[in-house]
Amino acid sequence: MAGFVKRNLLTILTVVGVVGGAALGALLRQTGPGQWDKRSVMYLAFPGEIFLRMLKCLIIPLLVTSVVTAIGSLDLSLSKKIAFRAIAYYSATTICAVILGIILVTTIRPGVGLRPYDDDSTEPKMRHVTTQDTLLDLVRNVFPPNLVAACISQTQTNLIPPADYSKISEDNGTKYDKSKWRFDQSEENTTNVLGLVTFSIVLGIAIGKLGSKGKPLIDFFDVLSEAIMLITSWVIWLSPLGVFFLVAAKILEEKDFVDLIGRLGLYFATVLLGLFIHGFGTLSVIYFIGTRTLPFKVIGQLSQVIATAFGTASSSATMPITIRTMDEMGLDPRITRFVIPIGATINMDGTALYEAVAAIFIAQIRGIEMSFGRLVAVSVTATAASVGAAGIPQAGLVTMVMVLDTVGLPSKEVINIIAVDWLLDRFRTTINVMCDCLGARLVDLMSVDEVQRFNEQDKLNADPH
Ligand code: DAS
Repeated sequence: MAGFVKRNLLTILTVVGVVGGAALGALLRQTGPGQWDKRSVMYLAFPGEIFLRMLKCLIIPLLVTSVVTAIGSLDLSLSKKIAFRAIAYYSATTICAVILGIILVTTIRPGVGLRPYDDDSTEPKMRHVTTQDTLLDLVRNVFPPNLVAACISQTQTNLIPPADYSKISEDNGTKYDKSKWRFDQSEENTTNVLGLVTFSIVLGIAIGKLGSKGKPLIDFFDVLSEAIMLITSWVIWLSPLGVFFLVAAKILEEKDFVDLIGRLGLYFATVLLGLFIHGFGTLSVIYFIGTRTLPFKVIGQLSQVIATAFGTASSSATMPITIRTMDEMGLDPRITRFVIPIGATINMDGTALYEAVAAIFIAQIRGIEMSFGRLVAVSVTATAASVGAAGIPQAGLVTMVMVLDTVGLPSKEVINIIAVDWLLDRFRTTINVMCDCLGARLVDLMSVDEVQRFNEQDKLNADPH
């Protein structure tokens, strides 16, 4: 027992951090609803904000060095096979997640008979964003105007510019104000991870094609990647405290949450049920096929990643810890440093499922009948919207607009689900990251022989005698 605790001390402390934060937040709420003003919530979150910023600082250097090193150190044919396997896995699991979500929401029908938000005077004035707008943004994100822009901004169709949240009145029971965005989403800049991944892949291919001339540069990126991972191993010890304060502040900040459960409880349960089935199902299939390892053992191995994803609600911020956990699980570092950054950017099964459920839930509230054609359109746009969502808190809510547009609903309809989105975001981010890890594991399993042959050939090339 002592050995188990010693080996898993950090993970145990992080999970305790999440649970303790939730308990503290709930306890403080009991000191009188509304007792805590925005400033005190912000102070409570402050240690968590510092932890989140430390992780965010690592995203860009880790992402670029990992992808460039991974692709530059493998031969192009092997990189292509790995990329194909990863994309095939991402496509299959995301489409399965969307179909599962559609089956559940059309069976449970959580929105039928619910009162919609109708008071236009209090709802935030949102720009109506169409599917075309968001798809164009998605393509723009792939090709950033320049690397500096890629590092500090993402052309993301902002549903409501965070500063405008204060326009939502208390009457809707969903008071949002700027401080909500202060500690878990720096509205000033959202790294365009998709654009950086694209650039890093192309740079890695180019350096790989330079052969021996490119070797010093690959070595440079490799050493830099290791240095970033070393920093990650220091920062990771702050996880328990960081997630503790982030979760406590979030629980404290949300108002009227309990009242909303009555109105949104069935919707909330539908999304959670879908996330659980998809996550556990993917876990079982991958591990049963791959290594005959029971899912519970794997969840234990991934618990540090799961707790951090839940605490930060950010796939990108969790990425350094995800890569470190994959290394600990013995996956080939070149596979994980290739697959995880791409997965954290475009593979969001939890978000895809949530967007399909949420859009159809709102259509049900509005009494819009879902024809088969509309359901197919929702499955396509929910998949695309999940690819376009950034790995930051509540990004799925932003790209939701393209799915709403598919069912003929204006962007402002998100007001019907916004109140519980901050908590659902944590669960879907956890599934996003967990399925990224499973994808890395599957690609690693499928590529073992080829990587082995490549290593032997690489050794022969380096030392023919
Ligand atoms: N929070 C996003 C992530 O980091 C998911 C979402 O908003 O749907 O994966």
